[in-house]
Amino acid sequence: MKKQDMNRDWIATAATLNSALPYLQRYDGAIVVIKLGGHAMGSDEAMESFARDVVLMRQVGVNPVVVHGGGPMINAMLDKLDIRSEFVNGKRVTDAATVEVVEMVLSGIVNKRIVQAINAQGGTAVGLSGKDANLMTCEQTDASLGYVGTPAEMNPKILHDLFSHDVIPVIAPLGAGRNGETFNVNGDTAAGAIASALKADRLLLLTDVSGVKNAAGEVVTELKAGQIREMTREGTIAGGMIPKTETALDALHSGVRAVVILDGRAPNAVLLELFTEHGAGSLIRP
Ligand code: X2W
Repeated sequence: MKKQDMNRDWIATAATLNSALPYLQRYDGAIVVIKLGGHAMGSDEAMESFARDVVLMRQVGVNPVVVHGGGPMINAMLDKLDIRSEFVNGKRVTDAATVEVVEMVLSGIVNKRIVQAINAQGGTAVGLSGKDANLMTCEQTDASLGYVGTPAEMNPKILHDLFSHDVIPVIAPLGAGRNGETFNVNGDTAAGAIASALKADRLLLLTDVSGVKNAAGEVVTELKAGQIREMTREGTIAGGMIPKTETALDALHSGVRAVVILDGRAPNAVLLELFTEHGAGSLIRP
């Protein structure tokens, strides 16, 4: 690179930092819940970049909470163990053998991969599931789904304690039942329940699509809850987007200020959304 071009690069970087000031001020002390779906967890490089974004958020005074999924990783392990698995309305039918695998994979492999990636970037992450400190007590969603749980009682005190010590919580979507059961919770549902319990400023749902699309197939950058309901009635919002928009509507109803559905595979997706005018994905407000 020529010296002159290099200078231009640094000048652009400085200008970017300068223009981020109002956003840094806006999010100082804010609680931002980030759902990282299994499909948005790519290569080690992508994980490193995600972890760096989260550590940067914490560094500038945001309180980030990571809630993760890991559906594809559960599938891979169930395959290895020759356990068959099927989904009904986006939820895995979970018998006693399956829930053991779900807990091993989510609380073990996936949770620790994220914790390790954040700590490698200089953050302090602690991994937990909904079982820890009674964070998320569940009830059975439907007898036909087995050990699939719906969050029934939230106790987010542990998260506030962790914030006050600059710790970044990384949460696997499992919860305890009142009779000693382990419940498998859909990752989006868990993230919504945690964001609601915290009355979070933002819930970011990181997935593998660029946002909510209109009938012409274009991503809509800003929507009101009413528009989501209308687009769902018309069938414009369908399939795998429905659990996400339902989570968004529930979270907004419970006091989360705004929900963003965005592509977690895009580089620095989280920073782009929070700290630039451009934003990313679809921002949904009440
Ligand atoms: C999910 C939990 C993981 C998850 C499952 O067993 O796959 C239920 O379906 P993604 O990567 O976010 O899809 N639980 C009840 O939600 O992972």
